[in-house]
Amino acid sequence: MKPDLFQAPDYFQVDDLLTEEHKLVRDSAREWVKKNLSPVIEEYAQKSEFPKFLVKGLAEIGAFGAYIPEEYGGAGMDQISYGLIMQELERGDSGIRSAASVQSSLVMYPIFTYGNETQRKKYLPKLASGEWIGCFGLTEPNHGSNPGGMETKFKDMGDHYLLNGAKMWISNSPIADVAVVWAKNEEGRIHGLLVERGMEGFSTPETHNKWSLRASITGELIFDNVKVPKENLLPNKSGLGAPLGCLDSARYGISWGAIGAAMDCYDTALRYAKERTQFGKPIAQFQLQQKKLAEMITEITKAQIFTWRLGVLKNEGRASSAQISMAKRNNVEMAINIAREARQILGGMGITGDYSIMRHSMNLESVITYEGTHDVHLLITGLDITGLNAFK
Ligand code: TGC
Ligand code: FAD
Repeated sequence: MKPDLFQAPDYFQVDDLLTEEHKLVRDSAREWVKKNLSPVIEEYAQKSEFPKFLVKGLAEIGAFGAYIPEEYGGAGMDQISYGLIMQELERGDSGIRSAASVQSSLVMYPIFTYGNETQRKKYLPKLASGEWIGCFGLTEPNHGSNPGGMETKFKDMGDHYLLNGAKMWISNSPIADVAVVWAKNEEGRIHGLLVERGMEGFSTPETHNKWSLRASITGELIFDNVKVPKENLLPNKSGLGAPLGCLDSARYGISWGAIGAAMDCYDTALRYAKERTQFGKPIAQFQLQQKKLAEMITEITKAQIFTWRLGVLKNEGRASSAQISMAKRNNVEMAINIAREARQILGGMGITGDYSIMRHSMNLESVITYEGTHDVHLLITGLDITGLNAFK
């Protein structure tokens, strides 16, 4: 892969809206990506392997539990800093941002928010330092967009719970030390359970043959009469709203992350267009290429301002689930469109691993599907503005 020459676009001086702390956090994540991730990511994506050796460094830049209080090992940052870290990681690769999103928003967040003090103290410091990896099991073979229909269930056996069922498409599952698993009790109420590697009857087979998110490891969670200690139930929230609350946090991070992928594609295409000559001119001088580049920077700029505002609302506890859905949907679509256009600016070179664009493009096919598909988020906006529910 070519050396990482990334220069972040900031057409509307959005940097002026950030605090010194935001910029410091963002710049240290950006430097970390340039130094540690960019040199190896193409190789790991090509061989379809998660670069596990990066976990310690990710922990050091605050990518695990950025907004979790320091007393539990988190970085105690605000939501904009969290978003900026996700932006920089996804600028490198969506799969690495995914690992950080899952650890922070889908594992540490529910333990912090729905767990008791013993659970917080037991798990959060290990997850923040990267000593332990976590995963989040909501999706099932027969229930993706409608997780409320889940079949995974647990039974109260007096001194423990007996868990049966299966989850699929679970990021990090084959390497996870602990899984936050959503399952129904005998009354059909959804609860979160902490299932640890090594529990009898619990296995995590890897999912192979992905053309997307190849540097992220994905797998299943299989529960065959797993005895889960009663103290592993998350006590402070139940019902579908509990896992969906975690998704709000992860979707928020993705809305920032997608901007990172788009910025990388735009920056790569702009540099290439100025250097590549055809018909005796740099291709950047042709109006058709300028149209593509001008539209890209316009869309990136709109997303930067939109998402910064969402971050302010999130910091104030005023961001609604529907606003987060709109941002996730808009920004991922923006990034996927930019990746496609940027790829064309590079001509044949665009399909090679010498440049990051094709990898971003393939990764974004997962990002537009997971954490709620593009269609699901549109229907969430539709419900919010009309009051009429297309899901029922
Ligand atoms: P519905 O009846 O609307 O709601 C059930 C209960 O949940 C509440 N609720 C929410 N709470 C918090 N945050 C949200 N975003 C919420 N949305 C709804 C709601 O108020 C209600 O509460 P209560 O107290 O009245 O019971 O539920 P529904 O069954 O009609 O489904 C609605 C729908 C389709 C929007 C929802 O199920 C959905 O979002 N589906 C998409 C599924 C999804 O996003 N799965 C993601 C799996 S995890 C993943 O992909 C990780 S990838 C990670 C990575 O690698 O980065
Ligand atoms: P389906 O729900 O079957 O949807 C198929 C199509 O039907 C989609 O286009 C969808 O938009 C459309 N559709 C569905 N319902 C409606 C409707 N009501 N109206 C209109 N159209 C509709 N899940 C986890 O729990 N944890 C993870 O860590 C995780 N990681 C993932 C990693 C990867 C790489 C991928 C690809 C997925 C991951 N997922 C994870 C699962 C992901 O959240 C689901 O794939 C996603 O929610 C969609 O579910 P599905 O694949 O079953 O598609």
